[in-house]
Amino acid sequence: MDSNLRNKWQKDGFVIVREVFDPNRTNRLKSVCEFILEQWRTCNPETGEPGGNSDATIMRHLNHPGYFKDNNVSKLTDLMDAVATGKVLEICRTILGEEPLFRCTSLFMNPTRTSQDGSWHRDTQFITKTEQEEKAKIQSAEDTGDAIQLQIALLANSDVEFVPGSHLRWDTATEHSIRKDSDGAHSRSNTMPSSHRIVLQPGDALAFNPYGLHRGRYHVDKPRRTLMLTYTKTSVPCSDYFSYQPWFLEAGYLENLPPRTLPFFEAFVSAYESDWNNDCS
Ligand SMILES: O=C(O)CCC(=O)C(=O)O
Ligand SMILES: [Fe+2]
Repeated sequence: MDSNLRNKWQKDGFVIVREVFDPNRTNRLKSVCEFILEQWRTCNPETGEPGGNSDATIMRHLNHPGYFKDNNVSKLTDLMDAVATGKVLEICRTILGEEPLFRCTSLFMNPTRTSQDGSWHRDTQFITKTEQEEKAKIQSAEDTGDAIQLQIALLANSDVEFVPGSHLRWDTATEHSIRKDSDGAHSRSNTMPSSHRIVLQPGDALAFNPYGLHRGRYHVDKPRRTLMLTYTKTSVPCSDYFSYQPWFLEAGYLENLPPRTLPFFEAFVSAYESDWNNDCS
């Protein structure tokens, strides 16, 4: 994979790779995601409760075994094959500069009741306690970052905005006031300087560094089905709700994954297994 991709990732904090999945595979993934989403709305197997109402815009852990009962295991195979497919992992390896480690699957969908512009944020603000700690996290991540959010559009979509280069530095005064002032009261601003809206066709992938400034858009009239695959550097694992997937230890779960992807998921299990056994969800 070309050094252009890596250079662009380091400089801008995001890259777009067109047609990572062909139309057949994209449509198959879309119907798998639809099948999962329908169940999640009624009963999220993680909780036994409905997953979200008509304002919901995201669900996590599509690979939970609770979605694939009654001879539907081939759908799990399709999903996990996408997570660990050679083309996707090669993109991750190129831009991270090391072996990617699985973290989580997510699905973004448009709400069906209330439209909202998303809040500008850096994901570092959710995993640190103080601004000092947040700044240190951004500084220590280097230009490759620690993590990749890889979004695959299953429908054409342009809901994500990113401020190119913002992963390399702290906020300007204007950015900071939009992101954080008055407890985020201005965070849905449509006047973020230098923001760039990313346009994707079905099958295109957007990889972005979640430490940069970014946001989504959640409008009833803008259909969205975007599968998001999250990876970290193998050297920077992150143990939390996203990586907490003890069902990988259930008898048979790994056997239901495509054999060629097994080493990739075995690496995930060995990175987090001890946390799951200590039940630190
Ligand atoms: O795609 C979106 O709507 C927002 C994504 C986001 O903020 C994230 O995944 O960290
Ligand atoms: Fe985010």
